Amino acid sequence: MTRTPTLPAPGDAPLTFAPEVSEARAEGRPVVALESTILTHGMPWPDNLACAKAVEEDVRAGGAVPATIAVEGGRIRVGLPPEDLERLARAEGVAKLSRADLAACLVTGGLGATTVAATMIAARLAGIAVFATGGIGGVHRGAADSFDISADLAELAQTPVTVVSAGAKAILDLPKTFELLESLGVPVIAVGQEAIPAFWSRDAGLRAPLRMDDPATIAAAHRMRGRLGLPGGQLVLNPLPSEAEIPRAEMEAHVVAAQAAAEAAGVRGKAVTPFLLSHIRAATQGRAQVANVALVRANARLAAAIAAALAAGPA
Ligand code: PSU
Ligand code: MN
Repeated sequence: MTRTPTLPAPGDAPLTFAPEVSEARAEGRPVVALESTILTHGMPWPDNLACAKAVEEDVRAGGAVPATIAVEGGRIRVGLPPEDLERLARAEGVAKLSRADLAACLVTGGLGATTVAATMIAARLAGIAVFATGGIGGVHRGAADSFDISADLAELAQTPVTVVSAGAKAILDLPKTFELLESLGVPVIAVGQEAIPAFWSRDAGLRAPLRMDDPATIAAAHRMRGRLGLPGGQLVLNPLPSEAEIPRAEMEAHVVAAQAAAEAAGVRGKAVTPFLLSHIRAATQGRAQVANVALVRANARLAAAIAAALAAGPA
């Protein structure tokens, strides 16, 4: 009887590792995956490069090796040397890759940035258990009509990577997003507080189903899910630092205005999230951007601590 393979044979996936990432893997040292859509579609040049560099430094300061993921020349790149990171940050018209587009971009040899969903797939293939991002995608406002629900949610339900975020982006319908995560059986874990954070703000007005304040506990829960044979990852919610927070009431007005502008302009599909983020960045005179950088950096530091706890093995 043949079994359908759920994991590709070693060496079969088109992965190209940066030297420092392959060394860390070979020695069992902690590695943190980082996405690239936040660079190409989430922030403007040159803030995007400054953010990417700072985030990589935060991972290193936490004792782990950063592996920024992107697709180029028919390969999934796992770790980008500085010149490649800069080229990606400057590039125009880069494809935004989710689960549906990853294979197509690889076979056509195009340049692609990975979303949360595609980065999770790549991280799993590369043997990287922990991934830091800003905010995940989720259920869009008006989804009852548009059916716009990010593929990030389904990915969390099936790919065993622990994703460190500041919540789902507050442009979304947060109650519906967290309801759907519950239906999908994704552990949603708040760190340091009971409340679910709302990306630019620390409190979405919703209570998190789980709370773990210690990176070692989050690492142990990741390991335990593997022992139980459960597919899917964990979503860690790390509220951004207080000094960078923009109050939820203030952000809500910007989100409503951005949403109306997107509808008036007929924006659809993959373009929705980048449109809303860019509208809000302008409406807040860049304060949303400052908060976005602060939250990704905080997530990188926490992810490094979780990866270090995983690498250290069971207590
Ligand atoms: N976090 C940010 N900015 C971003 C994103 C995350 O701070 O731009 C990206 C991630 O790559 C996420 C994507 O997967 O937005 C969600 O896009 P969509 O809603 O189209 O699935
Ligand atoms: Mn969408």
